[in-house]
Amino acid sequence: MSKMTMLLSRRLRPSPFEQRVLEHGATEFTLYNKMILPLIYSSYAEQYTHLCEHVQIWDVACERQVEIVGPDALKLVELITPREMGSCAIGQCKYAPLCDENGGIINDPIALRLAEDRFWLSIADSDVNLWVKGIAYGRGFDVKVFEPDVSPLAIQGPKANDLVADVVGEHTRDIKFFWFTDEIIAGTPVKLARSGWSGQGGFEIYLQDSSKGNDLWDLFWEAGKKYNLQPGAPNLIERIETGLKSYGADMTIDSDPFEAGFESYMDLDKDAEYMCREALAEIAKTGPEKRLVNLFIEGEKLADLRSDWSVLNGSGDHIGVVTSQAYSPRYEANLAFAIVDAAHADVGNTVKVDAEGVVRDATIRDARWREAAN
Ligand code: THG
Repeated sequence: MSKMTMLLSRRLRPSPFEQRVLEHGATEFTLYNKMILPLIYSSYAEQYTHLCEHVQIWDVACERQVEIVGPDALKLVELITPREMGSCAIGQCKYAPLCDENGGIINDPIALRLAEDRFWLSIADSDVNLWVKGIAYGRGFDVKVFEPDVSPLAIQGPKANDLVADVVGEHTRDIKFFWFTDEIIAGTPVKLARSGWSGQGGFEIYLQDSSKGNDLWDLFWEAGKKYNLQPGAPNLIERIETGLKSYGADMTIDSDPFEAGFESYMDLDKDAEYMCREALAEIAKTGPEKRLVNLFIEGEKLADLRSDWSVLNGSGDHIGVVTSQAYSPRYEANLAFAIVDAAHADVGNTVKVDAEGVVRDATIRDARWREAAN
């Protein structure tokens, strides 16, 4: 089968780390916020094993920032998310789903508070800048909304603490999860956050000058040799094991935050005005019609997921779709996320998955994938 390739043009804005990524031999890419996200250097399986044992450097410049700054910044951020943001301290991050007036999920960014009146939304793959600019204009808010020259570089894996301590200083060991500090690294000012799209621990460095991409990469590359640093990327296998949901695949504007399981990232009783208040209150009364669940699929490794796979009940009725899927070496099973009718979504339920003609037994599991006893 022939592979797709893509021609790069000026519309596909370059990452400041692109040159190093290509020199290291990245072979497969996806499109994310109209930028190239490099995914594969060897294979998902090899990168998974390495990520769980060592430390990786990831070009995640495509996680763009939407900056909101000005006297009405907090009011605007509150308006677009059901999460309470007033208590977010300067130097703190909060995972804050954005919802429209129907409760539909617009995006699931990490919000960073840079000052009383200044936030970054570190966005997943949808057009948040235009959405927020439109709301600011329509409401006559006194704010500026724009995409600054900021590009995250992630350092992920169990050896990330040692590597970052070597490069930036021992004080970085004390940075708490979802907090950040201001640092000068490779001679350029950055935000250094303990965060990242894996369960293996690590940091994200928000580079604020795209001309310094090579310098920043090279500094970590040299210091990382003793830790077996490799280039990597958000890893399909690891992120499913860890339970990280991907906007566009596992949830879309047709999902609401109850369906997505975002209860702990909502403060429905917050004082501030927010546009999805009525819609979410309505959904809360009955519960969502569908739920995003963990599916443990028995048997050998399945093919990669491209089009929807059906989830069926015991009678063969269609009750949902698989949204992400990978074979997990750790659990020796195919793990998946699926959106299924709420009536069939309880943990322990057995279902079937039709993987383009290959039908397998599957069980709905909780976030641990296996019972605690195992
Ligand atoms: N880092 C940065 N920006 C991002 C992502 C990132 N933007 C796009 C996308 N990823 C946003 N989505 C998520 C989803 C989950 C998490 C981070 C970003 C995450 N969740 C933790 C968890 O589920 O264990 C905990 C969140 C919490 O409890 O507050 O880290 O990766 N810069």
